[in-house]
Amino acid sequence: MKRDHLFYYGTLASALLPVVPACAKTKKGNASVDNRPQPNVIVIYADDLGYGDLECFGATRVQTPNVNALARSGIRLTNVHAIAATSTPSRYGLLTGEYAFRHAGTDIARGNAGMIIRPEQFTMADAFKNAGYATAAIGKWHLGMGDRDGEQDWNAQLPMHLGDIGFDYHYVMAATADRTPCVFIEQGHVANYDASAPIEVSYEANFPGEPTGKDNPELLFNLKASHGHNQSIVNGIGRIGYMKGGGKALWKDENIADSIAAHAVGFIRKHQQEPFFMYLATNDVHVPRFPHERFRGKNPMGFRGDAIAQFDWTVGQVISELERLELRQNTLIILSSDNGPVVDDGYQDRAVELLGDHQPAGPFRSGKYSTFEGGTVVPAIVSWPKRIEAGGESDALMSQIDWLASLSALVGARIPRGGATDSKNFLGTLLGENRNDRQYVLEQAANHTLSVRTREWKYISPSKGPAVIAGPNMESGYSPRPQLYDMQKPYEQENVALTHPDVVFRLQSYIEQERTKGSVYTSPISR
Ligand code: NG6
Ligand code: CA
Repeated sequence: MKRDHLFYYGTLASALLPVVPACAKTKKGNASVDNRPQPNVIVIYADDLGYGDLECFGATRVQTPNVNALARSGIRLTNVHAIAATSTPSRYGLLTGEYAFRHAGTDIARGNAGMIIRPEQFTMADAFKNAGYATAAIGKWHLGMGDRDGEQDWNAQLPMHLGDIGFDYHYVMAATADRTPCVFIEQGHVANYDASAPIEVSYEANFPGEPTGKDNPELLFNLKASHGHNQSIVNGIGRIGYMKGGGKALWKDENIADSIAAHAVGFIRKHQQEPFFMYLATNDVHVPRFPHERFRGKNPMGFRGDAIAQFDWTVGQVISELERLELRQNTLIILSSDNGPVVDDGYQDRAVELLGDHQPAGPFRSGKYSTFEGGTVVPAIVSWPKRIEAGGESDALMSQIDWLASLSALVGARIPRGGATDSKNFLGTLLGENRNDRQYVLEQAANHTLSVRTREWKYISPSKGPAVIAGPNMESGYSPRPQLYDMQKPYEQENVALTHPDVVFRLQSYIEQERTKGSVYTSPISR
C-alpha cells in the first residue's frame, strides 16, 4: 500500500481497539515491554521444508533442537496447507490473502521480475503497519522488485520495492539463491554495493565474455548442476539467469543463513521498545544447498540435512535474542514452509543418494510442484508463551491463505474493502483455542491445477501434463481424469472418483465457485 494511503488506513485502524480475545490460560511475562496488549509477531517461513523434515514432525536422521523446543513451547499444527506447491504463488497468497490464480504473473518468478504485489494491494505488512507495528521482510522474497520486468537498474535505488507494500525495513534476495541477481537488496538498493563492478541482469542472453555453467563447467567448483542451473556462475555455482558484475556485493552461499539471521536479530534489537512484525523467510532449505562449514557432516544426509540444521540454527538465533531481550513471552512465532519438499531440485548435492529412510513429506504423497498432498502440506508451529499453553497439538484443517485475516483480527487492523478477499479470520484455530476446520482448502500445483481438500476428501481437477516431473523426478498427480481420495488414508492411492460422483460434484463446485469470483485488482502489470 502506498505511503500516502497510510494515514487514511492508519486512522481507521487506530479507531479500532486491538482485538485480543480472552484466553483461559494466560501466563505472565516478566519484562515491562512484554506486557503490552499487542504481541510482536514473527512469521518464520522456510523454503521447500517438508512436513517430515523436522524432528518434531517425525524426522530421525537430522536434529532440529531449536524447532523442537519451539514446538514444545506452543502447538504443533498438523493439517496446515500452503497455498501452492511452489514459492511465488504460495507467498503471494500468504502476503495478500488472495489466491494466486486470480492474479497474472504469479508463477515462479525470475530474478528480474517487477513487483508482483502492487502498491495498491493490501498486504500482511500493511495490516501490522496500520496497527502501529514496525514491519520487516528479511530473507527470500521471490515476488518481484522494481516497477517492471527486466527494466531494473540494479546500480541505483529501485523505484518500487517492499517499502511500497508496507515493509519499513527489508533486506532480501530478489528471488531465490539459484537465480540472478546474487546480491541482497536492502531498502531497495543493493547491499554492500560495489561501484567498481556495476550489475547487469538478463534472463534472455548472456553478457559477452561472462562464463556460464554450460560452457565453463570447470568453473563450478562449489556445486555442479543436475538439471538446469547452467547460466551465470557465481561463487562456483551455476545459476538460472545471467548477470555481470556485483563484485563484493555478491553473496557467498555459505554465508547466506548468517546474513539473514544477523539482520533478523538486528531488527529485533532495534525495535525492542515497540511492537514489531517480521516476515523472516529463510533461504534454507532451497537449492543450491551450500550450508556453512559448521553445519556440515553432522547428519548422514549431506547438504540437504545440513541445510535443515542451518534452518534450525536460524530459529535458535531469533529465539535466543528474544529471550535475551525478555521479549519471548509476548512474541507470537508462526513457523511454516512455502511448499512441500524436493530432494533433487537441480544440483548434484547427493541429496537423493544420502536420503536413506528419511521421508521429507512425512506420510504424504509426492512433494513440491505436485497436486498430491506432499506439494502443499507443510509443517507448522505456533508459539506465544504469554497466551498459548505449551505442548499442544491441533489437526484442524487450515490454509495459510487465512493467516492475513487472522493476524489482522489479532492486532485490530482493518482490512480495506477489496483487500485479502480470500482470507478468513481463523484466529482461534491458529492459536489452538478451537479446532474449527476451514470448510475446504484450495491447493495450486505447478501446472496451475487446483485441488480441494476437506477434512475427509481430496479432489484433484483433471489436467494435462506428465505423470512424473522430470528433473526432480516428482510424481505430478496430473491426470486427464478427475481424482478423488479418501483422506483417512493420507497417502493418496486409490482414486474413488467413479464410486463417489456426489462428492466429486460437491468438491468441483467449490472450485468453480472460487474461480468465478475474480479479482478486484485487474492485474495492472503486463507480463
Ligand atoms: C525451478 C528450478 C528449481 C527451483 C524452482 C523454484 C530448474 C531446473 N529448476 O524451475 O531449482 O528454483 O524453480 O522453486 O531450474 S521455488 O521454491 O522458489 O518455487
Ligand atoms: Ca519454495
